[in-house]
Amino acid sequence: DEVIFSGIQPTGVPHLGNYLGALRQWVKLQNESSPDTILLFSIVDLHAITAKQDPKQLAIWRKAMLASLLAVGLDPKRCIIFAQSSVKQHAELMWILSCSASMGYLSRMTQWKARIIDRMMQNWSADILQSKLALPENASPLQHTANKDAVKLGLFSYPVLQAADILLYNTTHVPVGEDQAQHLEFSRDLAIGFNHLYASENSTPLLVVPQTLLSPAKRVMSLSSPTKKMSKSDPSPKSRILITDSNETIHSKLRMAITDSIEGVSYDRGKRPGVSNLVDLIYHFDESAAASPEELAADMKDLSLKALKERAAYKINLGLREIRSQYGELMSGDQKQLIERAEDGAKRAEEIAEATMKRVRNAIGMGL
Ligand code: AQP
Repeated sequence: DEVIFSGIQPTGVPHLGNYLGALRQWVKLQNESSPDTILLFSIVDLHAITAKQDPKQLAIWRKAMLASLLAVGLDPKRCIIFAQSSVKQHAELMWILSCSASMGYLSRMTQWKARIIDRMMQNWSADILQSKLALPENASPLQHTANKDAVKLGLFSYPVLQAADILLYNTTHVPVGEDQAQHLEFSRDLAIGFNHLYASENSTPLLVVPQTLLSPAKRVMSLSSPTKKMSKSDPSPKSRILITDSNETIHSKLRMAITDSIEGVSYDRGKRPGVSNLVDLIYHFDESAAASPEELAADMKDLSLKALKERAAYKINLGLREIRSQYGELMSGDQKQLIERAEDGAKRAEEIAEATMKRVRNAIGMGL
């Protein structure tokens, strides 16, 4: 049977990038997969603490993320929605896998490098930024002594935790964007290596080797610097639209969105990143309107940029209205219900995780 697993960090309320790049895709998978498919969606809070987190804020965001996942249309009757930290087996399998994960392999992964540098810039800005600038393009961020002190072990090894997340559930398919494909390859290699080391010949496979389910690229860019991706942890709130933003907020953030001084609308992500990002957003919220963002841009070529922003705000608000109201109800309604949902998800996830861990413990000589 198919098992689909994916996760999102509780580092803020999801924005349009998270929604179009991941959450909307998850809902689609839920609605289109066969009833035998097991779907797991995790709020990966252990990953969130690889960046500095305020504990009170993290507690709020964990809850907000659960409400968001339900509000976008994930159905707890159909999928298992749970917080990573409430299933202890993630940390256990991570340790075991880290004993066979190569440091060299880890440091060569490009997405990992980008995240390390990203996190460093959030946590230790000025001096570390300096050391990043002194770093040759293709060097490992760890070559610099200052970075070695700044990069914490958890951040260094997060792809191993990601592998544990996936492998615990006998996952067959992981929906990811192109940028995460390398990490999935790492998880596959860890699973193959582990099976090779420990699986006895006639037993069922110890760890299932997952496949990538490449999501169509939908990179939503920041509204305030459109060559960067929209991100939860960007210090500027007006750089992103949250799935819970009010109609007024959506309009005002779009009015302030950075575009360019070229007249009219055209689509060119390289030359007109701001305008193209807005065209993409309109297209993704109204895919029936045109066959492609290019075609949509051609249809709107005579619009002023002010009118383009107005149209984007209108379409986005229309697409988020229902989600926003669901979210509001969940966050202001009976909190017992949210807690029960979280506990129920964790229980169901743990059952699968524990069965995997029994196999793993037995295989490595730590069974009862
Ligand atoms: N701008 C984006 N466009 C398209 N997809 C995006 N995703 C994130 N930003 C965009 C997708 O959202 C999913 C969940 O991401 P995550 O929370 O695990 O971490 P992230 O990718 O690092 O997202 P953020 O919002 O930038 O969070 P922070 O600031 O905490 O790092 C992933 O599937 C991701 O591809």
